[in-house]
Amino acid sequence: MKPEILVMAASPSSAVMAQLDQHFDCHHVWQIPQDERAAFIAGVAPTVRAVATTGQIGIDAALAAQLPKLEIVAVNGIGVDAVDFAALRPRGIAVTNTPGVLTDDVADLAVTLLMSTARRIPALDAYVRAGQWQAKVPLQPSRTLRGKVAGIYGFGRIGQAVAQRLAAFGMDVRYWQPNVKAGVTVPRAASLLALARDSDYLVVCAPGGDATRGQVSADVIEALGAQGTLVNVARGTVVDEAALISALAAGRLGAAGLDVFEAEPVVPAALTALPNVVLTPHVGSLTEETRHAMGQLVVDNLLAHFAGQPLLTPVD
Ligand code: 8YV
Repeated sequence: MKPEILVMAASPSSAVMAQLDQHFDCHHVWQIPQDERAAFIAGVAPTVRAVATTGQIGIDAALAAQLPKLEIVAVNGIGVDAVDFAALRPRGIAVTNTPGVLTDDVADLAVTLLMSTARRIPALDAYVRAGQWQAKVPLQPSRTLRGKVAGIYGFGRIGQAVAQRLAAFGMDVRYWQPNVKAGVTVPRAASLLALARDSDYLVVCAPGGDATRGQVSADVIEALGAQGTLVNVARGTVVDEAALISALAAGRLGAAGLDVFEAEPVVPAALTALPNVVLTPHVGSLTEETRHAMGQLVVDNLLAHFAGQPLLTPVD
């Protein structure tokens, strides 16, 4: 008999979905209308041995409590802030995620957002489409990246990949995170506040969760300042979104490029109304290749678990 698993979301990779169906008895929650999901899960819960979930959905204590036979949670993402470890650890339930395979695409998006805000790409696109070029509507120059300071908050794989890219654009790169990163040449600021104060661009690459909640506070945003730009490809919870919106609206912060938000998929109207922001819908890892690689890691971790083999990418 194949192990029964709950699949919370579909992968865009049909090969990944085919492997899940081949190796496991899948209960595809994502196929069920929202208002019928609770009943669907309750119906299959007693025999479910694994949950395949995403970085955003994770697994909460209530769902874990419903699954008496749960052995493993495989997260299709690097962020595990939506996983309730306190509910899983005492039961010895394993957790895996997908580090490494999404680093480059997420870093690429961070740089794309930084450049789109710096060079005001959405506004210029609208300008051309609206015929303002022919109408000779005057354009203001934007500012060069060369010599500007990019501060990176969170210097794990993604932060370092962003640093590498921005250095290639002639930017002066620094970072801050609570612990010193061994073996890197990029200087570490004294604090997040100091990093923001000394940066033209602050790029958030820190993990979500309680330790980082609201760390990009009103003070940090003010320190970045009227000429500063905030880029966030990590988690919306790391930034005080209300403070961000009021600073952008009042001109106390120059601009923002955001892929993540506090209460996704809800994006406050006060944010979408602002001209000095570039917004994307949490798509850092959303390329065919990366989503396939992430999904493959989910499959391979589940296969390893049920074969009694070591997990490929366990979360400690
Ligand atoms: C995904 C993410 O959007 O890796 C993460 O933590 O947030 C993203 O890569 C998500 O997990 C979808 O599967």
